[in-house]
Amino acid sequence: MAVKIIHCADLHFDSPFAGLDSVPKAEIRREELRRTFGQIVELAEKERADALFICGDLFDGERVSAKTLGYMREKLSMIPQIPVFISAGNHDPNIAGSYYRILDWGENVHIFSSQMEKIECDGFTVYGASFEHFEQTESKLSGFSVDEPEKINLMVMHADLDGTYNPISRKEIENSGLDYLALGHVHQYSGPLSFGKTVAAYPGCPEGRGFDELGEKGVICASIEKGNVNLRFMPLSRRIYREITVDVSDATSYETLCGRILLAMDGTNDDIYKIVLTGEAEFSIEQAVLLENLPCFAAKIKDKTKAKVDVSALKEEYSLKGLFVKKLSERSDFDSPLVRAALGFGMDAMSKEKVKLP
Ligand SMILES: [Mn+2]
Repeated sequence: MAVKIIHCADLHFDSPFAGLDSVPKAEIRREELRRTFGQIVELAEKERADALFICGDLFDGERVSAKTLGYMREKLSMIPQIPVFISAGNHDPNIAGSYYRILDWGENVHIFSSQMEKIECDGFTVYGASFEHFEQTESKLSGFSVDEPEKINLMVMHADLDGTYNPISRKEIENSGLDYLALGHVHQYSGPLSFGKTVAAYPGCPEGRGFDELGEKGVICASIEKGNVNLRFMPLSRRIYREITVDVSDATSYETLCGRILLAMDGTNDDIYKIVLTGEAEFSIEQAVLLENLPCFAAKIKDKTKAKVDVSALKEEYSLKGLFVKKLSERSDFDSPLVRAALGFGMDAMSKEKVKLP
């Protein structure tokens, strides 16, 4: 009989979502994150999971709203038959005064202490240990190996493979004798990582929170037998952060530019976009015009364009720009990167009234 686990990590309740363009939208995202947690609990029930693993950074920081805590506890109480194992991470260490210590989490929830613990369940064993500091520079897996290798042995942990926060090593995983090591910390789904007979995985965060967390997000549904671990990635995120690049060169109107942006938008109306503008701009682009009425939840523009410089036409022009270009073009080092950069900055200053230094 395979053991079935729903494995999530890095919820980061109540993240500020500061990158969004309005305060109400940030609160919408915080509510969506709560609902996604609700969905994870419902998934555990629907899949008839043997346990739900939450591998750290459940909280983003020391302040979490009462509505989030209340919602979370209410949801967890709806699955009294499913044991829930929580291992605290570097954002939410299990320290005096933390929510892990002051809340009543219910009968079915076990929060690991900083020392390695072993819990016997029906047909499998769960090990785990929590962060007890915001920094954890020694590996909690150091010297660890399971007591009963013939059993199905699982572990719940927030850890940084070859990294700095609870820096576990490949060798330690290989020597652990674990069948499945459920990890948290990396915000991108890792796929199954094999180390000897042990399979480890990071599910990533179930909701993106910024443009450093692009793409589809979700949780892992793991099915574990002795010698056979099968992972299914279950997408759950309500919105996807996307980044697109749009070349503005030769576009002489906002209509053309908006058309190019619409064409590049490859997601749904629910998504959140970063639009990177590149190329040579024919005119000074006001971002608000491009952002107006875009079919998405939120968007922001990163303008990496340069003002277009038509040297041969400009140096004949009787204007400040013309004089500037003429003067520069008379230099023997006109084609050097330095003078070309000066030309770009000068043109930006005169046409876009602002200069972006690289
Ligand atoms: Mn995290």
